Amino acid sequence: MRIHLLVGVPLLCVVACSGGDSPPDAAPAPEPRPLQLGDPLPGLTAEELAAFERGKVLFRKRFTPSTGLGPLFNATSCESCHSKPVMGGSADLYRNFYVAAIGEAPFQSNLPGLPSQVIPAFGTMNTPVFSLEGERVELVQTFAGSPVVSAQRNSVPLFGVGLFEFIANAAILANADPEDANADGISGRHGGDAAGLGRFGQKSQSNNVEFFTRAPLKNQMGITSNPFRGVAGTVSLAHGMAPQGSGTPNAATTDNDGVPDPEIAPSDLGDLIAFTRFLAPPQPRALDAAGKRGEATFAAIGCTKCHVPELPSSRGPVRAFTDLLLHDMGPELADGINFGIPQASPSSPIHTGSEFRTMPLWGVSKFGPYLHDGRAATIEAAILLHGGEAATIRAAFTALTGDERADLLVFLESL
Ligand code: HEC
Ligand code: HEC
Ligand SMILES: [Ca+2]
Ligand SMILES: [Ca+2]
Ligand SMILES: [Ca+2]
Repeated sequence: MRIHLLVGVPLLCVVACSGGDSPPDAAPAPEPRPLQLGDPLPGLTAEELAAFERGKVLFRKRFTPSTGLGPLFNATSCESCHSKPVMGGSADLYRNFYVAAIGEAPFQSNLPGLPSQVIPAFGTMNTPVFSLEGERVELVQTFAGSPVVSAQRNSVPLFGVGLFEFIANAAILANADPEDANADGISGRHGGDAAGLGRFGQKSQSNNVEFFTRAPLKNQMGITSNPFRGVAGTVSLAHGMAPQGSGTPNAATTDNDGVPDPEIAPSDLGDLIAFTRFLAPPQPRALDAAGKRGEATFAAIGCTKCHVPELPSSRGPVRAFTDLLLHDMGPELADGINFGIPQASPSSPIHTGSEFRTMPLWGVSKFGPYLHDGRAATIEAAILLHGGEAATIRAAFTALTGDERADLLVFLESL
């Protein structure tokens, strides 16, 4: 059964009905309510808005074993890990999960019995590489003489990320400098999968929202799906693409839990995709004098070399403060896990073991803890942990006066 929420309709009427046919002495139309976290993008068609509202219901749907949950899983709903401060957001450390692989990047393989590097913490299965201790997975350190490399992931917010699909490849590539041709110490190369140039995931390992819906369905919840093509689709999936953990995009995912596959109806999958795709970005606050000084410092010391303030898109400028590119963040942040297909480059490794996508900074003050595994409790701690290509810029940050640092933080907190 479909539940049609009509939340968006009064808003549409404000936009559509406040136009020119009111008499000149009528009370002015009320100011449109400023966008809140969790709102849909303005300007959606009625069809898109309806899909978004249905998707919102599915995003918080709790799957159970009888509706397909498992056999292995980390959580029972998308909202479990995307709820802070409101649905669609990030999560605290207790929702962290492990990613792991056998061997050193790039010659890594998934742990036997698992569809991807994502390690489900709960379930009903024992394999040679992990055993269920109580309900919690215990990872082994080595497998068949090879090391098992593991790292944690902390959730990321989804507000505005759907806009990344509307940024042209050329706009992303304009900032790439895989061989550091301009010798500023910053490379930047794109990630990707067989469907195309990467935009999503902490290693830019995915090209589109469809994939980053079907993969968590399978890897985090054990929910099987068939590929979705059609309504509101902006990215066509290449034949034979092999998404992390989901077989190929043109193939169904399946499991053996006794619940008929697919465990989510195709129309529901489309609606779930629409929810992520159409979540509006966080809205910045107006800058005061301190914020304006902080903005200037942010550019002057080189933060903008990676946290590029704005990328153009077919839905207007996307002010996410990321280049969507991969950067080597040094040995301390490196996790040794290879995700996706990085841009070929003679001097870079052919894997992403020490690279991460520049984290977007819009709304950053609301989405701690920070960095890929949430190891930084504060924005300032996150900055101080930047290494590798960002080491000289971190040094410039530590050389700032106390006032300059405070201004920079005011700026970041306004985003
Ligand atoms: C167990 C926690 C967990 C669950 C459950 C979960 N996610 Fe996520 N999500 C994450 C983490 C962690 C990341 C970052 C992963 C990465 O970068 O590789 C992420 C990233 C994403 C992204 C990419 C965002 C970006 O900026 O690139 C999307 C889209 C997404 N999730 C959607 C979903 C949907 C839809 C569901 C439900 C089907 C879901 N997630 C369930 C933890 C979770
Ligand atoms: C070489 C590119 C690069 C430069 C320069 C850089 N950053 Fe980053 N930044 C990154 C990457 C990549 C991450 C994600 C690292 C991770 O997840 O482990 C990140 C993460 C962050 C985060 C954490 C965001 C979150 O939600 O977890 C903050 C805050 C941040 N950067 C601020 C800054 C500031 C301020 C500067 C300038 C002093 C700066 N960065 C310079 C690449 C860069
Ligand atoms: Ca299942
Ligand atoms: Ca460069
Ligand atoms: Ca099944």
